[in-house]
Amino acid sequence: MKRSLFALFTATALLAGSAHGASVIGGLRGGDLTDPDNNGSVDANLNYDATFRSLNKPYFHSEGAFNVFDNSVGAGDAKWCCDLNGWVEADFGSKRYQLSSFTVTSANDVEGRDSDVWQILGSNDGKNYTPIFSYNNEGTSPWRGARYQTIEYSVGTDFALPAAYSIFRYQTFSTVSADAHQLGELEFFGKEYVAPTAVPEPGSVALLGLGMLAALGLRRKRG
Ligand SMILES: [Ca+2]
Ligand SMILES: [Ca+2]
Ligand SMILES: [Ca+2]
Ligand SMILES: [Ca+2]
Repeated sequence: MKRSLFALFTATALLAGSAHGASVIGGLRGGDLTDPDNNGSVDANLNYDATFRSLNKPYFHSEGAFNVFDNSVGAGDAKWCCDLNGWVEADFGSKRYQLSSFTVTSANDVEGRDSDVWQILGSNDGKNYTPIFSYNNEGTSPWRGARYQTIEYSVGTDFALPAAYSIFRYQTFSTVSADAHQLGELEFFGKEYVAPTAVPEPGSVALLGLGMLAALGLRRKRG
């Protein structure tokens, strides 16, 4: 009796933790890299810190792809729907970031419209893309039946520390069952990558010193 109860608890714990270590959080984190001050317009491309692109429907209203960046969760103007497959990306221009975490939030319709095969990719030229995180679970979305649910994936737990990229793309390859794909929101978090500045080598510092002494000597001679 006790043993079967223990087995039940173990099975429940395994089921609860089966989302690849990803964490269900209470809602959008907000202040992500695309809009650190959270003042982006919900229905227009205004006050965002990135350039957005998508395969189709490049706008912030009418189920357009950019609705995944509009800081709002809901139906219609707050979600991206209903391309079959596609991608949407944020381009930070000259700034590069090392992704530390990202969130994905389900939309309003049935789970059949959620993606069950998708990736987060990074790029520095808009041509070559490297997968940072891959979700591949045919027939099951990350949220299962839960609507308007935010799941966070973190570096070290869900994906390895990636290189620094200026472009981050979400790409979907398959839906759970419907011939239309939906996604509510997407948030990217990370640290800006600053290339290490060149420190002069001891040898060149000594040379610089000699050069300054020589210049001083020259000035004295002239004076
Ligand atoms: Ca919108
Ligand atoms: Ca802003
Ligand atoms: Ca946001
Ligand atoms: Ca949204």
